[in-house]
Amino acid sequence: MAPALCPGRNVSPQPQSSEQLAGRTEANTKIKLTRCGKIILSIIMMVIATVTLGLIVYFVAFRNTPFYYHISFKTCNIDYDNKFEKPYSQEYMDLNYKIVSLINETFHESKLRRQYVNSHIVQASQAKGKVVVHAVLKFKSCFKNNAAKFWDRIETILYQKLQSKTGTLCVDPSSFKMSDMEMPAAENLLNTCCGQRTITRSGNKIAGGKDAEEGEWPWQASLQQGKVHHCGATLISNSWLVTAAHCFLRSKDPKEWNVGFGLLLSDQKTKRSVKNIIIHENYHYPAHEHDIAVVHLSSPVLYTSSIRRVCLPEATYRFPHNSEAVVTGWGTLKSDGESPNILQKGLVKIIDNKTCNNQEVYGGVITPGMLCAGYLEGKVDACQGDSGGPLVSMDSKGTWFLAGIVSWGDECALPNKPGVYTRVTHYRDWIYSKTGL
Ligand code: 4AZ
Repeated sequence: MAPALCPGRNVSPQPQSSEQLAGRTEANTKIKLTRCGKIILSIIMMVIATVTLGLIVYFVAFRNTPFYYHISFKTCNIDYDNKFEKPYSQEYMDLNYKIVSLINETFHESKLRRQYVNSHIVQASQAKGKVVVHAVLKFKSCFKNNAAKFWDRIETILYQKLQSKTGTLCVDPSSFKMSDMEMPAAENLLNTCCGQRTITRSGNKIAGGKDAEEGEWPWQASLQQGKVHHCGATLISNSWLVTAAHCFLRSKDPKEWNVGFGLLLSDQKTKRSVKNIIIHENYHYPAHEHDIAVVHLSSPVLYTSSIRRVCLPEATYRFPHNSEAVVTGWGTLKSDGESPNILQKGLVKIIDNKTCNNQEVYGGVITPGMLCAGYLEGKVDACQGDSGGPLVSMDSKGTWFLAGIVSWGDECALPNKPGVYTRVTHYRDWIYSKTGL
């Protein structure tokens, strides 16, 4: 007992008889004890609450601190070939798969399995005819105050692995190097792959659509005349976008245009001015044919988990009839309706040109450079302000490809009047001829 902490000690007692005093003293002591216990209990509870709060703050603030490292090492059994200079060559992809699997396996089997996030090959250079691999590794940890210790643990784990079992891959451990990387440069490299996204939400949700989420459609851009959203556009590299030619009917002057990235039109933190606009030479308004243009940004964007590029399909690829695709944009929610601030997504189905050319649908005006998507019963469709934006389709490996560019349609979501898109495969070679992509 700690009487000094007990309440009532400073309250003046009323005078009493000696028996009363004898009987009461015991009772008083009990009351004092109970009160004292309560105080002690509240103090213990306060200490526990403070410690818990401190731990929560510590974990929220520091647990998820990302750390990025650049590593490189020389292989001893992979001969250098200039195919490794092309990040999408089969040779480069195979190498990436081999190395990333090795790094994943290394850390998943280690004490850092919960801190390891991912890795990506960023370059393959050469030394004495053999491939030198350069990779970026990402970790999340609460080691903020002890980054040096964290570094040592990663370096030791990797070095030990490279010295021992590396499967079919032969590595020269003495060539191993490791250095720190800053977040923007590292995230730019980790997010360079086309058609990937961090978040994987399904579902329908433009006219008849739903609100999108941050990072869900990272290739979507807003093409703005001055600061006002006018059309959608799709990121196909860090400095090129593809959009519709008819978006530039009012002005073809690059100085009048800006491009914004981000879920909310009112809060687009990444913006770029436009260096050049290339409109298809055979586009002649009011005809809808060849409704395609490419836009060159004044400076490249850095890729992040919310800004990424879509993959372009090969010219020979056919998106199957009735397969699912998603159209996204900040266009009106119905014909002549209101425009949303948050990006909208709409799940639609690809409709073959023969069906789309039926008398009751578009009666023969759909050309091979166009692609229809939506529903013959109406429901979900692109609308005013979605023009120029993407219609994307996911392949069996989870990679998203650009199937169409929002082009035209008879109003929005009307029965027998699906959305009409510029068919990207038809213009694949034109895109390459203008951008080199
Ligand atoms: C437009 O005016 C527009 N329902 C875009 C798409 C469609 C209709 C109009 C397709 O930008």
